[in-house]
Amino acid sequence: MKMTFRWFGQKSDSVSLKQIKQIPGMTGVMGFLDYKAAGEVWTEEEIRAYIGEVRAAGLECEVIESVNVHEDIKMGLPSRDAYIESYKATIRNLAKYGVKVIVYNFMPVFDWLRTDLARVIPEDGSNSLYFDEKDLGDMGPLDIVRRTAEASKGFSLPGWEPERMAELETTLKRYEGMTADGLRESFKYFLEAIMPVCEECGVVMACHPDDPAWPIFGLPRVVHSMEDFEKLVALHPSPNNSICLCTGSLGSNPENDIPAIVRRFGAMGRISCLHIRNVKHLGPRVFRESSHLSSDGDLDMYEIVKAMHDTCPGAYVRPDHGRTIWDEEGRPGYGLYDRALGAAYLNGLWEAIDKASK
Ligand code: DNO
Repeated sequence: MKMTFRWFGQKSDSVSLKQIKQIPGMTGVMGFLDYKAAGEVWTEEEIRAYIGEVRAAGLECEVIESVNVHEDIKMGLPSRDAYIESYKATIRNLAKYGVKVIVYNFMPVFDWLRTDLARVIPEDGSNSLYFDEKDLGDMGPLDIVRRTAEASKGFSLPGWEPERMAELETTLKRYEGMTADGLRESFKYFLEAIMPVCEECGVVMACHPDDPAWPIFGLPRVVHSMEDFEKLVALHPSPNNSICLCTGSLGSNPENDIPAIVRRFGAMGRISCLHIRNVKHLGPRVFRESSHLSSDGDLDMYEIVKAMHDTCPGAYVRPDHGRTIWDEEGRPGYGLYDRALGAAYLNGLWEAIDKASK
């Protein structure tokens, strides 16, 4: 297990590299250039500057997140080829600076989605990200974008880049009639185009699951269950076509058996990284994010880490979203304190599981 931490860059993160470095067991960051619009090439200069800073702090940057796929690629439009060429250029540029894994997703229009970014947890006064499907019905896509932007405390949120959201209405219209199979066809086309480049430069693509784990606003989604992952790995046989196993995204649907999913795709060599966090279900399609501890939520962290230890022990891990605790001022889900607690807890589980296995 290589323990890492998401870092948004000096200008956009409330957490410093020094703080990250001081978390026990931290080997590096999962990096992100939060100002890049989908379809833009990540230039060598930008990558060099970001990774240089990370390395100067004594941390590695072998994983990059959210190299977003342009909507035209997902929609399968003729203009996709130019965007795919840009994507290939970004892969090559990242590889030159030692990046080994790229996390991306194939969700139409929206990345992760919540209906409240700071729902107070009555038991202890902390707050966390929250989702209630019925609020979505009342709000509609444009309202949710406005509300999310307003609640983001001035931080840009990954997947909610303003340029993407600006054209929302038009984009939603263009998706009309798109089916899950159609989306999968576009996905296959994309993978077939980029896999040779990934193989040539030693970069593994890690697809992040849909969050929440079901279609929203009538848009198809194709990465949120065991069956979906079976289809995803079958889209391209290369081991460079892998999964970023996000326990909280998959775990939003209580029917997903996360340890079983880790075992299945870990054993196939198709899990290159994991985002680990816990969720608490409060009703059908209503959940909030809890602390990482198993007993605080509905996921069994011990079984998840054990499955990882048994099948994909070399994967990169990061504690995923945390609650906002101790009056921290930070990006929703991405403060320092609760994620650092999460990392310490995961390291503890790992040590116990590892020693018991010997
Ligand atoms: C949410 C994150 C996602 C993830 C992207 C990858 O907080 O886990 O934004 O990084 O889906 O493309």
